[in-house]
Amino acid sequence: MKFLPQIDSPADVKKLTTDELVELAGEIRQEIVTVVSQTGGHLATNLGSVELTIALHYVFDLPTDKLIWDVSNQTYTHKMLTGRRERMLTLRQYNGLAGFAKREESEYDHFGAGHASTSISAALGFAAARDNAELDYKVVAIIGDGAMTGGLAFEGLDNAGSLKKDLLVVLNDNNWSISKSVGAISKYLTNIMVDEKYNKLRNEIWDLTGRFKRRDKIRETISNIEDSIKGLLVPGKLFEKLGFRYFGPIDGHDMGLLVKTLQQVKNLHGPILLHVATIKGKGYKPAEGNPFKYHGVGKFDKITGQVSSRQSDKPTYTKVFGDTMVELGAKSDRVVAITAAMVAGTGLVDFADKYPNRFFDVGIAEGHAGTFAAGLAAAGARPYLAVYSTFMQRAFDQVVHDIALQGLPVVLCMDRSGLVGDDGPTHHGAFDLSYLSMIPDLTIAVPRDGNELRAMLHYTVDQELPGPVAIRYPRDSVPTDMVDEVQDIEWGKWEALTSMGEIAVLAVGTMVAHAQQAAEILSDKGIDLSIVNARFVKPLDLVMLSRVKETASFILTIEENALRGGFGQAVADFLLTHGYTGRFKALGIPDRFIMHGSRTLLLKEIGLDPDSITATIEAFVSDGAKHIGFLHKLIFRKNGNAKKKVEVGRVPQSR
Ligand SMILES: Cc1ncc(C[n+]2csc(CCOP(=O)(O)OP(=O)(O)O)c2C)c(N)n1
Repeated sequence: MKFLPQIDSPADVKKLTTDELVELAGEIRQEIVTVVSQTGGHLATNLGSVELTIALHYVFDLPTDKLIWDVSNQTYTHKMLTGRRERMLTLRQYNGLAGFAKREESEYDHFGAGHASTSISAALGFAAARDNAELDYKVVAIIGDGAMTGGLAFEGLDNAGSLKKDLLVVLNDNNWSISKSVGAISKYLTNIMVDEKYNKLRNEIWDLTGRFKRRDKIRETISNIEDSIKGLLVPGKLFEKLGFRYFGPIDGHDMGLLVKTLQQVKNLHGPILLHVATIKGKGYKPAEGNPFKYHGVGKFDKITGQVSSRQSDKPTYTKVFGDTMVELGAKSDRVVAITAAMVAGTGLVDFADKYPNRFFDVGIAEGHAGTFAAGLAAAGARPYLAVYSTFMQRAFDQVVHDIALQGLPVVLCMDRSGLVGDDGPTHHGAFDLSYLSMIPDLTIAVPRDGNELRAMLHYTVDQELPGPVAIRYPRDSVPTDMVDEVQDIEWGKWEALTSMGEIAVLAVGTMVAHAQQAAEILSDKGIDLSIVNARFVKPLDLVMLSRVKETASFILTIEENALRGGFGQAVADFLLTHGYTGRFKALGIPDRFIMHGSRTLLLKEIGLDPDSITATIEAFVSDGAKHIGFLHKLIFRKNGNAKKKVEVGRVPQSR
């Protein structure tokens, strides 16, 4: 490597000639492949935006000027050019660099993101604040064609077009979202590219007709045809109508052209849109050939492109969901599935293949997806809205106003609930139990394994539903083997996994298996846990909860959700208002954002791994029992007697 090791800040980029910038791009590409092959991450989008990022750092004055990245998973080059090169191998690792732009990480990261379509609105905010403060700097939003399909992006464009602030939007168009971009906007952008080719062809025809005798007549006819279809052919007309000056499309891998064009548009006034055509995965054959597979990828062999295989022999929840959706599709014609640009991520590829007329990928448009599902349900369909927990946040109002308020039987299938791991806080599904719990007439179901997920899904097609149902499941493998038969499930009822005793653990979803592991360890220490699979978070199973309240002196709830507004608080509320005088503790995600790292490490950090749960329960019970004095011996079986079951008597309620 010749140039990359010398780059400690964008000032160093500015010292290079255009030819050297081209060489730098080659070195950065190599480095991206090397790093991501070891850390996993967003490969293809980063490979496609190397020249664009270098050119932006070359032309603009950072950090005075502001670059606002949409989604911001394409910022690896930006990180390397802004003093983070040596930490790249810590990317997405616990305590390492984030996989996205992050304000705390660097003075060059002016705005963080992870969710799509935010950049134009945020950049406009910067531009408005700059003008009010009478400052003088440039603001650039960099947004992909996928993110450009999001409604929020258009709200931003609309507002920017009318405010007329100086603002540059760079549209990085590679024709791919995670899968191929979908929708009319995407077609429109593709047409612009085709027009570009058409323009070249037209010039060639013009030159050619010059050689004919009757050239004037021929040219007049061509012009007439052209005029009649001109409205269709003016590139970027949509953006022009929204108040932007449109430039492009230009080749996003031609460094000289990029630098020259950015220099030209940099000092123009008002909202400018520069359309840049790039190739997703550029320069690394496996990724260029299959940008979908290498959009977000685990560790891989950089010579062959072979991606490391998963560790578990059990399927993921996503796979179980996808397989079950195919079963549901066969069971009933009214089953339809909707996804917002996440067909593979949500496991719906097979359903989409089998039932193309009953499958809808609406693009990055979760809000629309919610209301669209409501419309489908109102018209008699049974929609399954498969959206990651974190992205369902975008559709909150639609769930409240369009779905729940009208009692519509939409099934919200929320993958990636709980901590997702290396994508970090923008992607953790930490809040869904809280933000859904407060919505009336909505059922929240949380399976403890794949069989239960399948059973719940079958129930929702077999039965008339009085209103919406949300089913949340994690980014993980299922903990138990799948069985052939669809299990029966008593809808709305919790499942007691042991007999009832002094210490009751009400566990939700992933935490059931962790509670069971804790119970095994504690049993060896002479402490018996009663475990309840609290598989319906709303409504609570009040019959079972009342039984627990009557039997247990220690009640713990465990959930992989924010403690605030979560399952534990709902249980605590019931216990308090119904005169429970025993001890209560809620375990869950604390009231702070959890950073990135492996799911295992993060669960440990917040005390939700089996060992930490064991220690917490032991301390909680021990502390409680000490306070209660004589109870101690009732709750702890004698040493050496650990394996023997001991009946623990009812604990007096007075403390
Ligand atoms: C609100 C929201 N929905 C879904 C996603 C998942 N997602 C991440 S990147 C991406 C595709 C973005 O495509 P594009 O903007 O064209 O950028 P590219 O990766 O092609 O460079 C999607 C759908 C997201 N980040 N945010």
